[in-house]
Amino acid sequence: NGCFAILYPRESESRDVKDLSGRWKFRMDNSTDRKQGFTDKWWTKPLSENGPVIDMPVPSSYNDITQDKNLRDFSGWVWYETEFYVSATWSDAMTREWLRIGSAHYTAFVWLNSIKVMEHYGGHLPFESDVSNHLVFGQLNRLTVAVNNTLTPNTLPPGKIEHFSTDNGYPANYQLQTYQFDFFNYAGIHRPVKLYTTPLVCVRNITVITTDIGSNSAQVSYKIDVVDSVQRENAAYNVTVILMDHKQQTVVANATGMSGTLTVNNPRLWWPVGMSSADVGYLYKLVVYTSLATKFDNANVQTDVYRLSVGIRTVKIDGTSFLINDKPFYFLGVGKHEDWDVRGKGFDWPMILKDFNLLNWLGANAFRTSHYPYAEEIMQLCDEQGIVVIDECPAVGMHSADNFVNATLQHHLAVMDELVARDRNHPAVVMWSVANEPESQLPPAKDYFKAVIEHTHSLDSSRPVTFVCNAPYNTDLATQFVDVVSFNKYEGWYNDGGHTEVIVPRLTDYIEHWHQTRPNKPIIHMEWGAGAISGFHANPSVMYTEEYLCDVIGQHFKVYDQLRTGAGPYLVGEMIWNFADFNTAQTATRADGNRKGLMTRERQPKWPAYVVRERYHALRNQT
Ligand code: GCB
Repeated sequence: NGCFAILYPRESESRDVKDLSGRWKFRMDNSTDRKQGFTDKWWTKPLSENGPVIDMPVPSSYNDITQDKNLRDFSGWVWYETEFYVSATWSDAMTREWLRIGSAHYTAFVWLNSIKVMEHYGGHLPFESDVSNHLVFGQLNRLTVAVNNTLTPNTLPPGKIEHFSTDNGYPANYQLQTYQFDFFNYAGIHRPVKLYTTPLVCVRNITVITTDIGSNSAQVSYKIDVVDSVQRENAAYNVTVILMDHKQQTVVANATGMSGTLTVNNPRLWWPVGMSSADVGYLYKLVVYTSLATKFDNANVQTDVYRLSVGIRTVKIDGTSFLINDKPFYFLGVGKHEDWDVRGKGFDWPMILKDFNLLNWLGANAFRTSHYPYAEEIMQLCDEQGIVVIDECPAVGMHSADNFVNATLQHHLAVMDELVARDRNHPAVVMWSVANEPESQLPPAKDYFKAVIEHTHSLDSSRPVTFVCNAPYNTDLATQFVDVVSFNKYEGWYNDGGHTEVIVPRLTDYIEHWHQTRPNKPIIHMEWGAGAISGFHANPSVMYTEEYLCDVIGQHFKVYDQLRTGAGPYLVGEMIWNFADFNTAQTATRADGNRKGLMTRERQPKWPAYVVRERYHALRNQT
C-alpha cells in the first residue's frame, strides 16, 4: 500500500513531533449494512453533524471503555475524529509534514480535511503519509479515521464472519466474527497518532548490521535511504553518519556516503541482561545527516538529522547452539500479550513500565511478542534493558487450508516487509517468528512456509527465523525450513491434565523426538504452562489452583535441567506461557479470560511467579 512507516518519529534539530493523542470523537456504524458512514460520506463534515458521537481515548481499544456490550463485541467500521491546529510557522517551503499512526486494528482509512490520505491493512504496524499539501496552517484541521476490525481467511490474524441460520432458531441475519486464536480481538487506534516535520530532503530508512566482531574491533555496515519531496533531475545527496558513544560525548567512528562500513575500535558490545556486568543494553548513537549535494537555484534545503540507537552484537546459530556475541544464550523467558484492563491493547506507559519492572523482578532475559508486533516503545525498552526479543508477526490461528492460499501469502510477505523494516535495527530482536501454531501438517502449509521463511531470510540474513510449531514432530511439514525449532506443548494441562506424575517422562520423550527429527537445530520449548486462578488453593493440588501450576512448573524444570546440561545440549530455551492473565473471546474453556499468567491481569504475582523467579535469577547470570 506504499504508506508503511519505518523510522520512529523523533525530534531533532531538523524535526518537530506533535502528538495528536487524547480525547477524540467516536461513532460506531451499526447501521443494517454497516456502511452508512461510506454512503453518507461521514468524513466530509464534522462527525457530530452525522449523528450522535461519544468520547473515546486515543490510543486505546474501544471495546472496554463504555458500558455497552454491543460496542464491546462489535464488528465492522467505527469512526474516529479529532481536530487540531498546526502553527503557521510550519508552512514554510522548507518543511514537509508527515502523519503517522502507530497502529490501528485492523483496516484503517484516513482523511485529513475531507481528503483521503491513507489506507492501511494490518493491525499492529505503523503507517504514515506526507500530508503537507492537505494541512491548513494556522487554522483548524479535521482528522477522520475509520477503523474496521473484521477478520477474514486472508487477514493476519485470520478469522471468519459466520452466519447463523433461522432454521436453527437464530434471529434473522444473525452473524458473528469468529477466530481461532486465544486472545480478545481488541480494536481501535491502539498506538499514538503523531504529526512530524522533516526538511524537503530527509532520511527515510536506516539499516545497520554488525557484520563482524574481531578481537579489538567491530565492523558495522550501514545503508541510508533518502527521500526528496521535490522532483529534481540529476540531484545528488550528501549523507554523513557519525557513531557516538552511549553518552553522546565521543565520536567512535564516522563515514560519508549512502552506504558503507564503520570500524569501531575496542567496541563495547550489546549484551542481554545477565551476560555482562557492565554492558547490558549498551547502545551507541548513530547520528545521520543528509542534505542536497547538487546546487539548484532557489533550492533552500536544510540538513536533516536523525539519531538512531545502535547495539553492536551478533547472533549466530552454531550447530544446536544459539550464540549472541559468540557465547551460548539460553532463553529464560515468557510469552506475553499487549493486554490490559480497560485499555485493552491500547498503548499505555504506566502498564508498559510496570511490565518491564515485573520482567526484571521475575529475572526473565527474553520474551516473545506473541502473537503480533508490539509497540515500538516496547522494543526500545528491550534494547535499553537487554531483554532479548523473539519478534512475531500476527500469523496466529491459521487453522484451515483456506488460510494457506495466495491472497494470504501475499499479505503475509507484505507484513514481513513492514515488520522487518520497522524492527531490524533493534539489537534486542534476535529472531523472527513468522507464525504461531499454524496447522503445519496440512500439505499446502509446506510451500506456504517455505516462501514466507525464504522471504524473511532475504529481507534479513543476520537473524534466524522460526515459526512456533504445534503439529507433532512426525506430522509437521514446515520446520525443515526454520533455523530454530520452536514448539508448544502443554504437559499436565491439555495432555494428561491433572497428572503431573507423567510430565517428566512424557515431555522428555517429546523433546527427544524433536531432536531426532531435526538433529542439527537448536530447540526452544516456546509455550508450556497451566491455568491457575489467583486465590484458588488445594493440597494436594488440582487443576486451576496456584499449587497446581507450581507443581507443573517444578516437573518441567526437572526436564529442562536434564536437557540443558546434557551432552551437546540442544535445548536453548524455556518460555512459560504466560507472563500475565489476559482477555480472550468467551468460551466454555475460559473463565473470564486465559488464567495461565504468572501474574494476574492486574499484575499482581501468583505463587508460581515466585517459583519461576528463583530459577530465572539463579540461571540467567550463568548464560
Ligand atoms: C497456545 C496458543 C496460545 C494460547 C495457549 C493456551 O498454544 O499459542 O495463544 O493462549 O495455547 O493457553 O491455550
